[in-house]
Amino acid sequence: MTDRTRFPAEFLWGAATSAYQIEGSPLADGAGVSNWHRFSHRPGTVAHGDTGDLACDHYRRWRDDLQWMRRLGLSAYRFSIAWHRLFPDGRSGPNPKGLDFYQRLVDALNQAGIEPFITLHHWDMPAALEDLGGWAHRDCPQRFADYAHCLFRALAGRVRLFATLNEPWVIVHEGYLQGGHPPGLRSPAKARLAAHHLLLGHGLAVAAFRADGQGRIGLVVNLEPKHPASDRPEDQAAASRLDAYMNRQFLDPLWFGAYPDELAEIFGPDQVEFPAADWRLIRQPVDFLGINYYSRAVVRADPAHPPFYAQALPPQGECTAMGWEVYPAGLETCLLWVKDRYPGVPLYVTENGAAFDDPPPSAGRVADPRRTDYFRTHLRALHRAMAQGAPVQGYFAWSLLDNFEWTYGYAKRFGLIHVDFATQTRTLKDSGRFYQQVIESQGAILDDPPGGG
Ligand code: IFM
Repeated sequence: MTDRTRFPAEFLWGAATSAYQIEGSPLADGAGVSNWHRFSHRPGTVAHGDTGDLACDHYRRWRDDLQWMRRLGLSAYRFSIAWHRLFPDGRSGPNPKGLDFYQRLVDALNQAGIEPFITLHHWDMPAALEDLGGWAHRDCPQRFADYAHCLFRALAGRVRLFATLNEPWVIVHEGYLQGGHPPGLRSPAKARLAAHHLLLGHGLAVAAFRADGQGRIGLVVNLEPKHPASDRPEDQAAASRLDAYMNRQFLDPLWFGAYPDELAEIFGPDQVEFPAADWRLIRQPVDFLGINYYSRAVVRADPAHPPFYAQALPPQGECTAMGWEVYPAGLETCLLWVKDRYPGVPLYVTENGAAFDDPPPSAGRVADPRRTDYFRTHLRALHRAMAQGAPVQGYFAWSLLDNFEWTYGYAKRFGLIHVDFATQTRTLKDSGRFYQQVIESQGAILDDPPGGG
């Protein structure tokens, strides 16, 4: 690769979404109740009482949304399957109408020359499985693998890229340790079990895929450099605990068949031993890794914050509407770190993007220069990482559409396309136009000075 910013011709240019965040119609066509449907309907869980009942109404408007993908020039679209549409009670399925929705979407994407990239579990699951204990229960991995297996068979030959889990760290941290997401637990012991069972579910799904699937399968994790706030050994150790917990907890097991040592320090007696047979499943090779990148953390030791005894400092630089520091160099760092520590597989940047308080559409435009800058600087960082050998084969902007940002509801907008949630009108943002030009020029526009794009 040269100094100029050019991406290979076969590079996938995508945008990403997830089922609960965009689909709406959560109970349509025989779908079961999902954990997120139930959780968001509980007062006090989501800002402004928002729910995913309508979201972007994508379940009914998916054909229009596909036209937007074409307009953007996307060569790939990453989306997730709502597990509860296929297995309403988590056990019996598949529900033909649920499956049909995704088969039609996949066929239409293929016809449009847009590669479907499917995530099997992007946080929403049948509520009935959560009632059993969710990921903290030992049966959950097998239920997940059964659902995955059914999908592999139904979509064989039509989908080339499958990710088992999206951001297992968030599922564990928010759902089982901090209580902010369903099932709303605050239990270090359950958090450890959930993490292990998520990995086991991943391993069982990979085994099913090897038996009956076609294409490539991988895992999607969210990574964040953890920089110590000072040279003090306490701060260094604190940063390394958080690094182990967030960045290595789900990747070391796949490559090395073990959890990072720091987890025992953090979880003490809750860090239990697991059977050797689990490790054989977890350690199976994957065909790619998906990396979601948003920001970094500067960490200092803090005796008042068990079990990590660490705290992230308030960010100093420019922040997004989520309060996350804009730190493009961290994307380069993460990709090079993964290339060195977990070698041998292609990588995708499966999510990257920013929420900002955009002005409302005016004369068919949304002026969002900060998001354009975010994409420009992060895509340049991605290109630098590739120039240093990071084997990245595609990039997925988060997100195609403004959508339901979990406990923040509709207040945080990440889309390339603005959604007026009252009328469901879509408007391409300036950043969407910029991304369109990035794709069209295979990156050349990234060499232009800011303001030109
Ligand atoms: O919206 C989420 C997505 O579901 C998972 N990754 C981070 C995004 C922004 O918070």
